[in-house]
Amino acid sequence: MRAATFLLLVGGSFLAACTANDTAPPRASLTQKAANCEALTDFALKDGKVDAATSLEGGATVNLEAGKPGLPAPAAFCRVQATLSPTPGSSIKVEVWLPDRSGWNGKLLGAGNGGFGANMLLPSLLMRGAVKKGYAAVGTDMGHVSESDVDASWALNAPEKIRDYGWRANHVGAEAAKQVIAAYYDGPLAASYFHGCSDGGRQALMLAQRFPNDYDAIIAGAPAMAWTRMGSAFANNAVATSKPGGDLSMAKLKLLQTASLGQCDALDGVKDGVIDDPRTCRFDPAKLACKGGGSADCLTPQEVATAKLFYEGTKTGDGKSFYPGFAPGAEAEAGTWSQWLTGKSSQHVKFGTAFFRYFVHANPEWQLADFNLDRDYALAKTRVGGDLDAEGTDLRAFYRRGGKLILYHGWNDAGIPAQNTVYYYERLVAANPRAAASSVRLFMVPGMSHCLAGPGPNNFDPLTALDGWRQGGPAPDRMIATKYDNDLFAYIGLPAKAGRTRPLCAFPKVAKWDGKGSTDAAASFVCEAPGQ
Ligand SMILES: [Ca+2]
Repeated sequence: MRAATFLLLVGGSFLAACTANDTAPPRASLTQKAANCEALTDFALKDGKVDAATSLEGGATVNLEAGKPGLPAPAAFCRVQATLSPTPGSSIKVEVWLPDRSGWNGKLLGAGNGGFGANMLLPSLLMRGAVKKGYAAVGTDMGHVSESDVDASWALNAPEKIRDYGWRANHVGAEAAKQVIAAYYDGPLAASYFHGCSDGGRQALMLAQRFPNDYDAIIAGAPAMAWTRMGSAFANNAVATSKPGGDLSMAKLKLLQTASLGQCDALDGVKDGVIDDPRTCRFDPAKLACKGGGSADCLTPQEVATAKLFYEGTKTGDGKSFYPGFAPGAEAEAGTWSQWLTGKSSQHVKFGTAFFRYFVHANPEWQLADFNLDRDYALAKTRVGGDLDAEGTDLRAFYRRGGKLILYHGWNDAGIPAQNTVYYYERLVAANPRAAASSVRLFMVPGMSHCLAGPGPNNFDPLTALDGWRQGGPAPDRMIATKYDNDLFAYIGLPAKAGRTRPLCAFPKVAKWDGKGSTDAAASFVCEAPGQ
């Protein structure tokens, strides 16, 4: 999900307007209480200081980047902007949003960033929803500012910035937020949660693994937790589409989607354009192979090879499985394969190239044509795996303090394969079955693409589910998801029209239609073990 996409879609109708802060009171100590929002300005923090503290009315424009459109404030809040420098070479922009003292629910939500970070836009989308619910919220730029979240030029020979991005920014951001909260509110912090999707999902798991005391409970969506393997698979996919005849046009994606849905849509009992459990679908793109003559409505051998790679996943030079492939059923939908996988400027081309140029080879001239999976993955793992990868399954410290973890992933994610999250969940269960049973839940989202949107109902509220669980309620066994006419608007809290609903079931259960009620209503479905 790219920042530019959001600005393009949501920015046009909101005018930019900065609120200046003219007063600069003397720097307060860490333990002092702030008389009001503005009194937090220049407040000392452990690793830095507050740059600005501004009261905003509900509906006021929140400008995140100079000269770019902002979004309306979801409620009245105190906007605190700070800069942290925990070590030389590190400069992390942090924002803490504090609901009015009378409206605070006593809790904090940390919001993850996405892609390579770059600014506050992506965390701000989750922070909006949290503030609306009464949470204080914190997000960071991951320690660098750049034009977009696919730019990694900032990482060139910058090990401290790579560490900020990899694991440090959210940790010091949480510490700063807790200091600001203590200064602003009278009551204690009752609970702190973190939610991130995509790279934010990796950030969420990094916190659970490396800083288990920062947050009481964590939501990790579509996590990019295996960064070095994922980046290597991205580059490998990009090499496949750059081969002569190896790319897949939109017409060919439509052929694939029509065929895969035709074969598998009804397997879940409801023909609705969504394959609820793609693991039940054994779709072979070779069935569309051209049989001589033209190639307009069939796949050439090169196209079959690329499609097989995308479905089956990346393999090493000796044929071993390296990283999972993508589920069938939404190949031609907006925001899926044509955005992430195909074309000369796909997200996999951009992320794969930028990762190896700036993180791994420290060579801005490096080209995908020079990529070798086995060799370059080994190099990536050695050079940056320790800072970026968050695949560890030892969550004992997090479990011990009552930590709860909700994982979710859209089955039709074309950026990060959903199956990788299933594997990770299964590894967590294998590593510590009893703790995982009481502290981890996975929700697969049929028909959702990367973090949001897609043909299936994809708007749901994991934060409320997590909060109820962490506060002593039963583990969530289902969440209701809604399909909107504009899923992006619904995601960021702008007006959108609600359509059909479905329960999302705690893995391994899946939603089964009762055979009687409307297939557009969640009440007509029950969560059952697959195959029942
Ligand atoms: Ca179906």
